[in-house]
Amino acid sequence: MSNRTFTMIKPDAMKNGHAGLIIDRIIKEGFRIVALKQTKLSAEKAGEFYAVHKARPFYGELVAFMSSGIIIAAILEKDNAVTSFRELIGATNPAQAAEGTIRKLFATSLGENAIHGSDSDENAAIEGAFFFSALEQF
Ligand code: FUP
Repeated sequence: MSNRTFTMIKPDAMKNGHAGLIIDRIIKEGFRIVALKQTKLSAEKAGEFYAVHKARPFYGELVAFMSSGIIIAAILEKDNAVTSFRELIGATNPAQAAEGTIRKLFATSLGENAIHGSDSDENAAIEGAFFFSALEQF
């Protein structure tokens, strides 16, 4: 089991001014920041990142939303990082997210749900490498 996961603070949370609180929470939960950057995805890059969802009805909206504003991307380290981080962010739909989770606290809707967390060790590695070179990871 890998000890790394990948996250993005999404455009809704950035625009709503939640980035600082979210990063503070992540650190307080014991995740170490391996890499972190503020950036903006082009529609093409957002489409590539979410290519697994290409056939889904929400793909167009998802790509438009994820390329609509600035994001923060980060690689995080903790024992059992992927599972532990998925617990911290909560269910995809904030209406179903547990109390105290980041999505419950900060997400707007199913489509605009504040934060991303990798769903497997394999995807964590792929997604981290999508944003960060080896030289940017400490
Ligand atoms: P998650 O792993 O929790 O980020 O969720 P998914 O990989 O299933 O979905 C990726 C993103 O697509 C979600 F964060 C929000 C968006 N989405 C929708 O807009 N509608 C849906 O029905 C499912 C996902």
